[in-house]
Amino acid sequence: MMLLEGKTVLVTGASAGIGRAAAIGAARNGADVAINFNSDDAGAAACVAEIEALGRKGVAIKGDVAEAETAKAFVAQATEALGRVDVFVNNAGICPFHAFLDMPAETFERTMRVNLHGAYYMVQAAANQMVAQGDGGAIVAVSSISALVGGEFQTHYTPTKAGVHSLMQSAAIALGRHGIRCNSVLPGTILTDINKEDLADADKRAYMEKRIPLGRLGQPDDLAGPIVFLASDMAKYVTGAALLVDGGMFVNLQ
Ligand code: NAD
Ligand code: RM4
Repeated sequence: MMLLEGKTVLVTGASAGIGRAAAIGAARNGADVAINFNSDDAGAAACVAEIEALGRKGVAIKGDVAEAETAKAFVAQATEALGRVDVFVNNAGICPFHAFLDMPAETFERTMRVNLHGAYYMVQAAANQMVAQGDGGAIVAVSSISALVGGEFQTHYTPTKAGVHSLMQSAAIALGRHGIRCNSVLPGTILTDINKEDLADADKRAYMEKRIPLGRLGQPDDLAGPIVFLASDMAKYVTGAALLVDGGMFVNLQ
């Protein structure tokens, strides 16, 4: 079954990792897809090529989500290319692992700007387009298990992920009257560029693996189904919800 047949889907940070998997998952389910990317031209082109190989329209639009203007430009250009916005997936994010006591102010502020300010402006721009269209829509934000639990080297990052989760809850209230649903996915530990260096530490990797009842770290494609589901009419009465996609890591106390 094609869950997003005839829909248009926008995804931020989709030149790699979870964003790319979400974009391709949407195309596989019948959607035309516009992706935002920051700097990886080859990755963005490869993602678009894969969308087109699935018989769907694909377009890549460059821009740094930390800049407020990027959001309006992305939504405007995507709408011009694809006609409308049915689904918006806020995914772009960074996590430059660093200790707390000597966290450089620039690292803290950049992480806030990309992950939280970027999400805010993007979701606002997409919502405005959906409201103007007048027939609802779906927003899915990629938050994290780290919205719920801490990380010693993520003191700048976990508040942004809690913020994105909270943004979806408040936006669900603000946009419900427009028929726009807002939900988040909370991935556990997924093997992507964001944690390549961190998980190069064999002890850390083994520790993380041991915490996961399903017995393996996640792959980007593990997020595609949950994101497509929340974006689709299968989830038509789901809003303000958060879906852990972590192989059971969160519940594994003992
Ligand atoms: P990734 O590094 O592969 O992907 C991050 C994407 O965001 C890349 O495409 C990157 O180019 C893009 N990006 C970064 N800064 C940007 C900017 N300023 N403007 C536009 N795009 C930008 O890592 P990923 O794991 O796929 O991360 C995607 C999202 O998933 C992030 O929000 C991250 O917090 C979240 N997440 C990841 C994990 C994990 O374990 N990998 C777990 C939970 C949540
Ligand atoms: C996630 C979670 C993962 C980590 C990535 C960077 O939110 O904390 O364990 O590897 O972020």
